[in-house]
Amino acid sequence: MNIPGGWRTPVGFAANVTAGQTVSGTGNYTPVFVNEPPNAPSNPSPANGTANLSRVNPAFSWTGGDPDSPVTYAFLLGTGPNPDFADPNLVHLVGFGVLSEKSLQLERVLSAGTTHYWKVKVRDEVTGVIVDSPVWQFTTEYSYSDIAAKGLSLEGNVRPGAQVMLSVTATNEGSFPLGGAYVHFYLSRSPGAKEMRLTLPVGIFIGSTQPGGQQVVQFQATLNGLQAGQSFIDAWIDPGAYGQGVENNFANNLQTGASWHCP
Ligand SMILES: [Ca+2]
Ligand SMILES: [Ca+2]
Repeated sequence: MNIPGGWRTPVGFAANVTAGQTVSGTGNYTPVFVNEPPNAPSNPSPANGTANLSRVNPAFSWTGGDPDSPVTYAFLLGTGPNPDFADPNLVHLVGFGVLSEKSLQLERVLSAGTTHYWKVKVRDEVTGVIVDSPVWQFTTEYSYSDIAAKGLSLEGNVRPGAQVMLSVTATNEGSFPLGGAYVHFYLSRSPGAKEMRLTLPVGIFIGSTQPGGQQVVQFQATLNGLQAGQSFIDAWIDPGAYGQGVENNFANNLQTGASWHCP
């Protein structure tokens, strides 16, 4: 028998009562502290169903807590509808024991145009009782960078051993910043063949390019080892690791210039 107010009957105390009788008994009644479970996390931000959430460094918050105990939270974000510790679709996981704030700022870029599901678990650090939030969802903005090679030009005479000045403009025609890229120039016997790389070994690094931004890249090349007929110039902008999940149109990263006479 439990008595409201936090009082609990002594162990082993029992009385058999028949109708019409009155029984009295005594026992040592002691106040028993009953630890309440945590509050289920609620009031998510971003609100459930948010669309076009920025891909960059999303911030999350919620309410929760516990009436009588310290708590920590686990944070689970994924692309599957039931984020949990063993979910293979998890994108970001914070386990119990480190997060006692009711907010979390991620420092990462989420996939574009993707529905994400997230939940928070709260753990009573006294009793170990865990309470889950509902699963909430949001969709990220459909936003990519699109670096394009334009304005390819060459100054000088294309012949073995000559020095020529190459130039190309890298323009971000997309809606998302590109953190960096490498520009390569080639001479080839057919347009776009990328046969003889002039920018060895790693290319010309360009830094971050904002949407609408452009950078002119110039490179003085010495045409050692030039083969007869290698008279087409190619410029290729390779985002490399910077482009993963960020650049999604590579067709315009290559520009092929007109043929230069090569004796
Ligand atoms: Ca508690
Ligand atoms: Ca592109």
